[in-house]
Amino acid sequence: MTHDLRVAVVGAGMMGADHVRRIATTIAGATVSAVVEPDSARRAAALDLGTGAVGFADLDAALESGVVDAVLVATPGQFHEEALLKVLAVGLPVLCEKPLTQDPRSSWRVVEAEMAGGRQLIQVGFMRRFDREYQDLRKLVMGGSAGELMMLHARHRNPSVSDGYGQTMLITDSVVHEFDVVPWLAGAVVRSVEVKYPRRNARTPERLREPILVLIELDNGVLVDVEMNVSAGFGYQVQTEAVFEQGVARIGEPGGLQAWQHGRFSIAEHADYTTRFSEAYDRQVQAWVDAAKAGTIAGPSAFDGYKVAVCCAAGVKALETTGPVPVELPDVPTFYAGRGDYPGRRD
Ligand code: ISE
Repeated sequence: MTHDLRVAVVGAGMMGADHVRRIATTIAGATVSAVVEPDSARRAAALDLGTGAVGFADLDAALESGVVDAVLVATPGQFHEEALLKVLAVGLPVLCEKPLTQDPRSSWRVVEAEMAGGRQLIQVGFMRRFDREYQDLRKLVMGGSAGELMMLHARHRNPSVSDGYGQTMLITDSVVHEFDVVPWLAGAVVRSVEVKYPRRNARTPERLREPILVLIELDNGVLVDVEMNVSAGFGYQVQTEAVFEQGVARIGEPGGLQAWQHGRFSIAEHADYTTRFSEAYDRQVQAWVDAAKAGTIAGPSAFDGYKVAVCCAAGVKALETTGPVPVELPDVPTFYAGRGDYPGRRD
């Protein structure tokens, strides 16, 4: 393809609007040609970002318009399956914000539809894989210079959550990221998930029981603990400490300006994920655009999205279960075999 990739952004909420702005200002070789959003005020606000895009109230009209080469789905997760099936039916490349869909059955339907079309068209927006520090940590794991990886201690802290955030979203909206990135980091697959509850935070909204401690066991013996804490108050933190046989590595420590003032030392912390992962989002969308133009994908596949959906289902069960909940994954379909992104374990 010699011209810019003409992208339809579907959903103009927080992430959709962020991607419209990103494609318009930061991404090379792509333009936003369509904004699909049923809410007219949101649609108008996204169109106002100055992209020259056409507004549509529904995806069918956008796909029939002839102005779309690729689709970025940024609607809430419950609408992903329908959108993905429509885009697959017309054979366009698609970047789908996480999760692929909200449960294993619908994710599998999407995988089957992609396989039936004979081409990998779906990339799932697990942006942590595009964060430089995560990539460096993965290189350290795969390179083996610190010996074998034994444990990961992950901290996933949000200052607060909106009123619509319910208990299962601790897993399906938040820990969902660890279910993608941890196997990718460790070159392994998830074997079981367990949830434990520490003392409750008085700041936690009535309807939630958190923080939670999630224990993820991988099939290579690596054990991962994730502190999932959505009432942390002070800021947004996503950190990991990796414990190797011959050393320790950390990512996600606060960076940037260090200030000494009034007898104190301070470093600013992020307020939310749009700044913490802003470079990762940029790199993810650029890689997707370049790959789409070359007729391929450059990140987590639909099958990766399906595996995460299976882990989330186990995680949701673990919220109400004492002890580990097993995770059972099918063999990798031939269609996806060898196309995975796990050196040392090509699934
Ligand atoms: C949100 O939807 C995200 O995807 C963020 O990365 C995560 O940190 C947050 O917990 C989710 O609610």
